[in-house]
Amino acid sequence: MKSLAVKATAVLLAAAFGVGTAYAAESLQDVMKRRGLNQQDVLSAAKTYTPSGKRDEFMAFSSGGQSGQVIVYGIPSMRIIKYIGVFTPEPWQGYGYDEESKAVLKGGWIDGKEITWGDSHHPAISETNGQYDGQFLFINDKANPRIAVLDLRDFETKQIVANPIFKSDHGGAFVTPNTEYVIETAQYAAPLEAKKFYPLEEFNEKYRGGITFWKFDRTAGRIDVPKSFSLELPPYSQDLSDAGKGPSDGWSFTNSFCSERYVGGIERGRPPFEAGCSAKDTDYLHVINWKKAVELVAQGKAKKINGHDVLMMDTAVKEGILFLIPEPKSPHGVDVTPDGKFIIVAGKLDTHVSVYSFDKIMAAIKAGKFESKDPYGIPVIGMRDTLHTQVELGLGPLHTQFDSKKCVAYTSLYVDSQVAKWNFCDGKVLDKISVHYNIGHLMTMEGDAADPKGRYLVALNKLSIDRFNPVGPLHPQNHQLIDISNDKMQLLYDMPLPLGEPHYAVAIEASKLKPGVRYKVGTNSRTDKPHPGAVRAGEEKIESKNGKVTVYGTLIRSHITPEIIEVEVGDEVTINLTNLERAQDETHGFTVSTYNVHASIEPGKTSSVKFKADKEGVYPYYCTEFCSALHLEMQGYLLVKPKGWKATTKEMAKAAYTEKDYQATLKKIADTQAVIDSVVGFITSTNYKDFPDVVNMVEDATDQLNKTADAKAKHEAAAAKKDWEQANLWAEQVFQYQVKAADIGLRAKTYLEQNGAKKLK
Ligand code: CUK
Ligand code: CUA
Repeated sequence: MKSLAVKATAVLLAAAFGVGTAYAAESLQDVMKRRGLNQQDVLSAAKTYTPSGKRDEFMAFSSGGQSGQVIVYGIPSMRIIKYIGVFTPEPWQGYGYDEESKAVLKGGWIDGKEITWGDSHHPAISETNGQYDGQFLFINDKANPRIAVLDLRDFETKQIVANPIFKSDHGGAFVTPNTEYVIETAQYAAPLEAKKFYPLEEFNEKYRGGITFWKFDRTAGRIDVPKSFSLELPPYSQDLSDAGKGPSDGWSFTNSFCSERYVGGIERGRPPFEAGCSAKDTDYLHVINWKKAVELVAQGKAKKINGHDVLMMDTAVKEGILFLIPEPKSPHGVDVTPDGKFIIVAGKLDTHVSVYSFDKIMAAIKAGKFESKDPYGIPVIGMRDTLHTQVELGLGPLHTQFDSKKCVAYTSLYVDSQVAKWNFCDGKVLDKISVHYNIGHLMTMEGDAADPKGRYLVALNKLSIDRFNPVGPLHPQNHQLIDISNDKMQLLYDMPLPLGEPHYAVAIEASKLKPGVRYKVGTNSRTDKPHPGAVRAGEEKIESKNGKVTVYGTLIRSHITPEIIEVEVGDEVTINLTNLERAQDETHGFTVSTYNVHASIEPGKTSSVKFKADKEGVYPYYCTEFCSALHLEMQGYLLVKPKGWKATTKEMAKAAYTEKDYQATLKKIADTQAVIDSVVGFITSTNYKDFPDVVNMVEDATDQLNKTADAKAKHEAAAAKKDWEQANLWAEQVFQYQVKAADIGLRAKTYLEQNGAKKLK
């Protein structure tokens, strides 16, 4: 202790007198000069820098693109906080390597085939009255039409549902204002019947698009597949969707491209897709009365396709729930304004955004005022009859988000590599800012909800070219943070995103998220139900019958129970493990050498791994998280014995401990106890009971200390018999419990010191 204090003093003195460390006395001006920063840079730094221990105001959930994952980061710090395995196995979280998560991934198998990747595009946060409620997150897989449900209590993927009639999907996930339904639209038209072939010559007759309304059961926290349904749509390459809100609640809107129904065929001497799909001046905005569609399905007006309810186009037309409106040239995206009064569509090959009025759309429908019918008999409402305004923004307008300020919107300009700020009420352009390069989506805080929060905008740029240190031909994406709280937008920060190509992201006020820190002991986190393989301390067991070995084990610093698992070659082995910790962040991992299994077992969780022990031999298993000082010792052996193997050696190898060793261990125990007593003295002299986290830590430390009694009785009994090996080892175990208690105690002490605990008198 003394030598440490002397060292610290020497360092402080050196710093004060500028000895040894050149930068010790650097001023802000010095740093600016050395790093080439101007005033604007320093202002940006002040707006984004988040000191140690401080948290972000907003949490962003970004699609992970081709990684099939979700990326969570904080705003304004742009610090990545978590990757969440969704459509793709994720080893850290054991996702795809333990039985519980394998069951979730299996929900996303298509035609009986395992699919281990996804092209995730659009996350959506669950809403109540059109406002983000922070409970659930949904995201789509464009390549293999699927939707995943994540619970934001533990940031885990709970369910993946495969679309029963589509071959791709793009317009998902979007939620209705009370998350009654999760919307998913097809992109590339194909026959709806499973495994059905029709030649491209029959494209117009047999290929179809569609929109699926997945019923969300909020209490269960899962999509209710039997109560979900779809609407058959023309083969127009439906793109994105959005649900109406406020006055337009009950309706949904989907844009499309390639309504030319062009089918390509360079190899047959025809012009390519890109030419044929952009020949017309307009495509179609689809307008759907989904609330009425729900009633029609309830009345039995849907047809079953692949066992799934589908409202056919002729029914939709007859019942008056489906309409089309021309929209300018190859649009990308459709966004309903926060007040629910307008629908904004941007044409990629047009310099304008078009603002449609929901009132005008309704008036035209009510008056039966249609300009034509499409080839499938769907009424087409005239564009001029429904437009509120069109605004010229620039080249390649794509996606739109909203500000907390009334009527203010932001639209990404892909070709111009800019963000345009404009007013959708009076049709005026307010400001523009350049980004690097080729922006796709953009995101403002809660910017697609009924009550956007403004403040920040993130540009999700496709290219990063010269922004970061080069890492070879494959570049990261670039998420650029822009301050939108003033009239002029200001670029603050570039964040490389090195995990696939994120398309869309959503950001929510951090205070709305209320994730838990532990599970109820014995929970299967993927079903939220008690795990049948869970046991409490002291109930651990191994069952073996008919070639099946089932382990019911537990994990707590720093041991795995059981420590030896014996099986015969060919046995099917299931290892259930419950993490008995109550302390926060005390995760244990579990793997068995060369059997390709892994689980991440957070406090309270029960996970299981399963494999066929098809190789004779000795396979260490261990905890994969550095959970405690004796983490490396958190280990065990799986012994895969040959069939009919008989033991010949009787005893385990012994170490030669002496009475002197035992006495030395007792001394170590006494010294450690003195440290613990001083920490306990500090904690109990404060108002620690006002800090729930500390109360938890104290309980945990007390638990550890309570275990010493049993080990103490054992070492004393062994010592009485002069069995110095057993005496010393059980005394060491007492020390281990002390170390764990002291570790937590010191953590609690630091917490109290840093969080302003008061001394009690
Ligand atoms: S999409 Cu990629 S930039 Cu899938 Cu929403 Cu527009
Ligand atoms: Cu538990 Cu390392």
